[in-house]
Amino acid sequence: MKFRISNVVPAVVLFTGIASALSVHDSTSALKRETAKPRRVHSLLINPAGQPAVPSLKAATTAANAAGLNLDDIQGDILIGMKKMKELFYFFGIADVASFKTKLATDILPLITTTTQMLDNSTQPITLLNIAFSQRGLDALNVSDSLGDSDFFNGQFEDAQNLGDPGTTNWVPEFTGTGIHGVLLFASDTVVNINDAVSSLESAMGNSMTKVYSLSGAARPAPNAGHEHFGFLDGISNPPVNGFTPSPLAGQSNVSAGEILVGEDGDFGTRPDWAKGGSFLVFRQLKQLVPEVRTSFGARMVGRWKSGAPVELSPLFDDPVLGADRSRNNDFTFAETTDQSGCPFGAHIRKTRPRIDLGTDDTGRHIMRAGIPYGPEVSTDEATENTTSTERGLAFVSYQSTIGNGFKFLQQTWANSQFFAHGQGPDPIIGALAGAERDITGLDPTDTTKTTKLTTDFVVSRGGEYFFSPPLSAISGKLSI
Ligand code: N7H
Repeated sequence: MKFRISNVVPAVVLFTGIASALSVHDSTSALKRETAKPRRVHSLLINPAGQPAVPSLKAATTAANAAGLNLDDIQGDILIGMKKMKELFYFFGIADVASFKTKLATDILPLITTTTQMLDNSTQPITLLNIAFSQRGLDALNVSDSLGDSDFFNGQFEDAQNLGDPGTTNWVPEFTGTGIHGVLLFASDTVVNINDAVSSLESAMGNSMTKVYSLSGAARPAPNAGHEHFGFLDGISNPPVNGFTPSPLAGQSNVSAGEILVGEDGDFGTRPDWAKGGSFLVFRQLKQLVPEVRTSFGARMVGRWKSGAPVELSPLFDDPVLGADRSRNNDFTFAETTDQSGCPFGAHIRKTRPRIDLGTDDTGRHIMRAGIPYGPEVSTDEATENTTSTERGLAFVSYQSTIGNGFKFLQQTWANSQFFAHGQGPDPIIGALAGAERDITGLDPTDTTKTTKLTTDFVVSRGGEYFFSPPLSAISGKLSI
């Protein structure tokens, strides 16, 4: 039977949901603390200049109705992108299957945030909650249907070599086994809100699940909100999606909903009916060696300046006005220059989305990036010594309808190898050759034929897992019965 939330769940209902989770297991004082909280008045999302805004509820609903998308059934993190203020990734194992299934329906489902709820401050919950399962998690739940994605089926640990990781010795130990059955995503504007939601849920779930590992992320403090740890504005060019984004910005065009969402128009995989509206969630903990990057070629490595201004349009200097201008900062194709005097052929944004280099942007290789930075700002000592002493990086999240067409294709086929059209070396940001030196041309604007030898990987994989973020109807149906 298909579960469908008939209407937007108002904040007060969600709030009651959290409170009731608390009231079952917790003291009256905790309940009072919750009831004392005001309803949300500020968005839990950041909205820095330069990043596209989230569409209005009205516009998204109109687009969704026209395309047949059910935004009440699609989990709220998938189409929103890199806009969370604080986020906790809580990786769990299922300890008692029967009890977990029951509580999945009674205690988790009412708190899951839908896409519709995320589109307006007044309907956003105090803390967003989403859930996704690994193949081991589906196995534990006795779900035997194939989701039609072999990478998901095998898990990320099996894929380390294909992704260019130098083995798994740098991996967080918890990612190297098969003990992670799922991940809970908590997002809010304060850590206190997240901690409250975590303890409520932990008490509600009792011994049915165990915490295996967690990673806490946060948008960087002002004036760097929206910028990742190397300093660059991120989340500028997530793809607009048919059925969600009413009017794409200049230089962007809508991708089929089925590039991101399973079972929707443009997804060519074979999926069970209950998976429709879900998406594969790739999680990677990517450590960044920030103090070690002492290069004036940073913008040429990324293909954008720190403000977000594209190097193709402003090759010689940063142009913050262009970077902040949503109507112009994506309006380029790489045909503006034919050599590497504009954007280097191997720059990160050109490798991961070659635009007109392939003759068309309609490659079917788009991903929705929804990660967040983790770890502290660089300390004075680290800056002085040019050495990382406390880990920081990107809690990378991407959503796609097929991992092998999305994240894995971008990492393995485009970022790690020679650029198919030009042979200028791997991606200087994320390209990985199992730890081997990377030779790249185009980084020096005064001599674009010069080869730069990168002997250090400035982004180090600490591993991760492949998950499936199911539609709410599957959480209430297939997965909990
Ligand atoms: Fe990237 N960076 O700060 O250098 N990325 N990325 N990424 N990335 C982008 O356009 C970065 C990673 C893509 O449509 C920007 O939104 C860092 C992985 C794609 O034009 C910046 C890490 C993969 C795009 C960064 C990292 C991708 C993109 C420009 C790891 C996939 C959009 C801002 C620590 C395998 C391209 C923007 C387009 C953009 C950075 C990881 C993919 C600044 C530091 C693993 C598809």
